Amino acid sequence: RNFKRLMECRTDIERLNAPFLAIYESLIPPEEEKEKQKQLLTSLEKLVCKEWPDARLYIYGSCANSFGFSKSDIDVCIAIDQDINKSEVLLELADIFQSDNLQNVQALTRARVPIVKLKDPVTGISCDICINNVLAVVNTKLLRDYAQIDVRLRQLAFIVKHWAKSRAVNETYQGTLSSYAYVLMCIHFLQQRKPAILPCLQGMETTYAVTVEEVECTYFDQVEKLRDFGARNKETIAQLVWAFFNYWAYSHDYTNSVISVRTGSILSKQSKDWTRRIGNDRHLICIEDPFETSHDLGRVVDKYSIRVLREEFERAAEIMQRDPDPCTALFKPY
Ligand code: 3AT
Ligand code: MG
Repeated sequence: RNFKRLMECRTDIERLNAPFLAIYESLIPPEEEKEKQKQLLTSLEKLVCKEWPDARLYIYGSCANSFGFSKSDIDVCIAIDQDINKSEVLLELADIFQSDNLQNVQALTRARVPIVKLKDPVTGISCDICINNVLAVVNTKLLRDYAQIDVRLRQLAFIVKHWAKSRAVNETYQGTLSSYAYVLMCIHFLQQRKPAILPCLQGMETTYAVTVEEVECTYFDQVEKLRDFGARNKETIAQLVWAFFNYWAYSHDYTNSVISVRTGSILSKQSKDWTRRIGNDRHLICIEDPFETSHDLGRVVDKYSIRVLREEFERAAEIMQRDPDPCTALFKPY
C-alpha cells in the first residue's frame, strides 16, 4: 500500500512539470532586451571614458549570470585602475549622467556597496553602477558557468527566485536573502543530489584564475566539457522543487551546518567559527560565499526574519505535498 501511495505522489508531482516550465519560459528575457542592455552599456562606457579613458564597464548580477528575469534592472561595475576616492568619483559620475539627460540619477555613497542609480529614458532600463567591485564580476561568471552545465539549475533557480519575490523573502534590508544567496542554495542543492546534477567546479583542475583584492579565485571553467555531467540523474523540475523546499523546511540543520558551493559539501559552523553572534553577524542560516569565504550570505538574517524564512519554506513544502493547485498557492503574493 505504501508503494502504491508513493507512486501516486510521484504522478501527482509530475503534473507540475508543465506549469513550472511555463513559468520559467515566461520569465526568460527576450533577445531584444539583451540588445537594449548592450546598447545602454556602450553609451555609458562612452560617457565614462571621456573622463577616465582607461575605465572598463562590466555587466554583473542577474543580467549577466543568466538568472535574470525579463525587465530586471541591470548592475554595472566600472573598473578604474587608479587610486581613486570612490565617493568622489560616484558624485562626479552622477553629474556627468545628469548632464546627459539620464533620469532619476542618485548617488548612494554610504551604502554597503556605494552606487549611482539611474534610468535611461531611451530604453527604459534602470541601472545600478558601482566602482571596482571586481569580486562581484567574478562570482557572476561562476554562476553563469554553473548554469551552462545543466538546464535544471536555471529552471530551479527561476522558480525559487519567483517564489521568493512573490512571498517577499527576497529583501535583504528586511533580513531575508538576496537573489545571489538563493542561486547559491540551488547550486549547492544540485551538487548534493544522488547522483549529483552539478559538479564542484572549485574542487576541479584550475583552468581559470584571477586574484582580486587578495582573494584567489580559481576553478574549472571549461563547462562545455561537462554538458553530460548530470545525465545519470533523471529527476524532473517538479521533483527538484519539491525536494528543495523539503530540504530547507525539514532537513537542513540550522544549528550546526553551513552550505558551501566552494567545497560542494556541508561544513560545520564550528569549523568556520560561526557559532556565536559577533556584532551583527548572527549566523542563523549559513551560506558561505564561494570566494570571500569569511563572508556568510545569511548574515542579513536576524532572529525575527529567520522565523519568517523558515515558515515560508515550510509553507512551500506543505503546498507541494498537499495543495490541489500548488502553482497558484506557491506564488500567491504575500
Ligand atoms: P535580481 O534579479 O536583481 O534580484 P541579482 O542576481 O542581480 O538578482 P542582486 O541584485 O542581489 O542579485 O546582486 C547583484 C550581484 O551582486 C549578484 C552578485 O554578483 C553580487 N552580490 C550580491 N550580493 C552579494 C554578496 N553579499 N556578496 C558578494 N556578491 C554579492
Ligand atoms: Mg540585480
